[in-house]
Amino acid sequence: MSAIARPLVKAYIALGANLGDPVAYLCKAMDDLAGLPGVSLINRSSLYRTAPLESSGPDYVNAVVEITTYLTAPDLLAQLQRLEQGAGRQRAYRNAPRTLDLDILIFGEARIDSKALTVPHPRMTERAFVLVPLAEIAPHAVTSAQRMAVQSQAILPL
Ligand code: A4P
Ligand code: MG
Repeated sequence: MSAIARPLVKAYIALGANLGDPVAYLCKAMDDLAGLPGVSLINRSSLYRTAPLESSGPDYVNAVVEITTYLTAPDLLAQLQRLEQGAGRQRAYRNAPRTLDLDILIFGEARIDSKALTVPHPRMTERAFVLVPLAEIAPHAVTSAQRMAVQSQAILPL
């Protein structure tokens, strides 16, 4: 049986947490991502402290990482959800405070609109907590108009 060669895809993942020890959760998540079979961690943004947006609880810590992967987008999502569960993520209600949220922002050139997955992430351009760390590691991915549109949202490097 011949192995089917999957393409290597560059992807960007947003990390967020505002319960427990968010810095520890994000650092562990980055290490865990780097250790996933079929995933290479290429770059990580700084960690940022951000005010909850359409959410509640303590300030969030947010970051974005660049990976390359041989996984498909649904397989990558499954691995991210496994890491969220490992961090004790509870899904009480939408936008509830959380120990770890891992969202796929961009997956190569893919446009996906399935029940489980929308890529590019549909709300990424409304959020400084995504655009600022993304622009730090992928300046080409964020326009200055997009940056301007979220400049009133509080975000500080940790
Ligand atoms: N899903 C669809 N597309 C994607 C994607 N591109 N990446 C589905 C990841 N998941 C995706 O997500 C709900 C479902 O979205 C998943 O089952 C998956 O199949 P969830 O993580 O269980 O729930 P959620 O995070 O509460 O909802 P959602 O829609 O992901 O919320 P957001 O948009 O991620 O917003 N404020 C600050 N300062 N920092 C934050 O990190 N995060 C949120 C959550 C709100 N406010 C925040 C922050
Ligand atoms: Mg999410």
